[in-house]
Amino acid sequence: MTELVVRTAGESHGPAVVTLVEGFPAGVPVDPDRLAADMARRQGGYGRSKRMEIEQDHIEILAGVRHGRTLPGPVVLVVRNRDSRLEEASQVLRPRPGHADLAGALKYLDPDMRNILERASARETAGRVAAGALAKCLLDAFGIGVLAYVVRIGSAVADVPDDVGRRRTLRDASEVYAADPAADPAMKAAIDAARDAGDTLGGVVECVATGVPPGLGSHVQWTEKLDGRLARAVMSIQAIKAVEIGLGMAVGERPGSQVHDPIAYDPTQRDAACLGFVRSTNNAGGIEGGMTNGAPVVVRAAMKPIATLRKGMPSVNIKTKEAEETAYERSDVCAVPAASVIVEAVVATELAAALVATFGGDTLREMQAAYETWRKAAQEL
Ligand code: EPS
Repeated sequence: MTELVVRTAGESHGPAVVTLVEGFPAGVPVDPDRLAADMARRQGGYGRSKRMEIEQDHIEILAGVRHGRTLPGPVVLVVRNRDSRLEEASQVLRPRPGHADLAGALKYLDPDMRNILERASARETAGRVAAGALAKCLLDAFGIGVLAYVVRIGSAVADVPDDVGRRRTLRDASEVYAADPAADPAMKAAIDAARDAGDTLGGVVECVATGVPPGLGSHVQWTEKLDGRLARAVMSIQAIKAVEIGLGMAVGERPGSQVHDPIAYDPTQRDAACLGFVRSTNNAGGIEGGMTNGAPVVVRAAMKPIATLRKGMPSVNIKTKEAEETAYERSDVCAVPAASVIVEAVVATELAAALVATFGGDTLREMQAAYETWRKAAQEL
């Protein structure tokens, strides 16, 4: 069985971040502008560090694409680091609370935490966004759209409009990638206040996928449950500490009648993703029994504040065991806007993987044929 798998390699200050995508169907049109747009958006957002003024993230396609379409072979995407100085980079002996430093040093028996942080760094997410941008080229062919936006930074909260198209327009116009222009000033002020205090700030991101057909994922085996796979993918993003699907944690606060989404049939929606089976609410976040149910897939993620603080944090020199403050060179004050781009990318990748698992073939044409056959049969149930 074909399985779509994404792997990344590369250190934050090494020569490049490299992404290997295996199991991607052949014949998918690859739009370089779309790849470039996602890479630029990941670098932007209010609150980023000086590093983002150095980098000019550009995807080079090293393998797997010819004449603007994917080939049968693996796709290799490369993002070169301009701030490439791995060999010269200084030792790090004071672990930052909240970063991988201490756990990695103890695991790898290496007091120089430079050897840990270089790979733990969120620079790696450039590779995941590259893969997500490729995945979106496949999702496009099935009318599936994925959009993520910021809903909270510190105590500043956005009020998101119902219309998903409007959310995209507002998100694209926002410096903090929120879908609520009224929230921008408060979010920027919160970031400014954290910067002035030498501190950092986290927040919450929401991602919605529309046009998703029912039946992606599976109830049959725990490893194939799509909510589990989405949770793993999103939780694995650097600094993410919580993931919710649909109503999320709040399902524990309400009775069943106020959690489960009533089912009705509307023949005018027969050609929509839901095949006519409409819901008045979407507390399930578009997933029931580990499978998509035809409603939009809704995932939320909470990001902790960046672990590198200008004002420092109490720590210990790993060699002397003396108490010392953490060191500071430069860092993002808030990377929640960038995290929204990364959540969007990994959700797109997981949905593309689920599409391949369900309708998989060697080529896009075969996938589309299988999809149409299934769809027609489902409409005739
Ligand atoms: C990061 C630290 C910073 C961020 C980096 C993630 O890098 P540096 O140590 O070079 O200042 O800029 O993010 C990126 C480089 C990126 O492309 O997102 C970290 O410690 O995780």
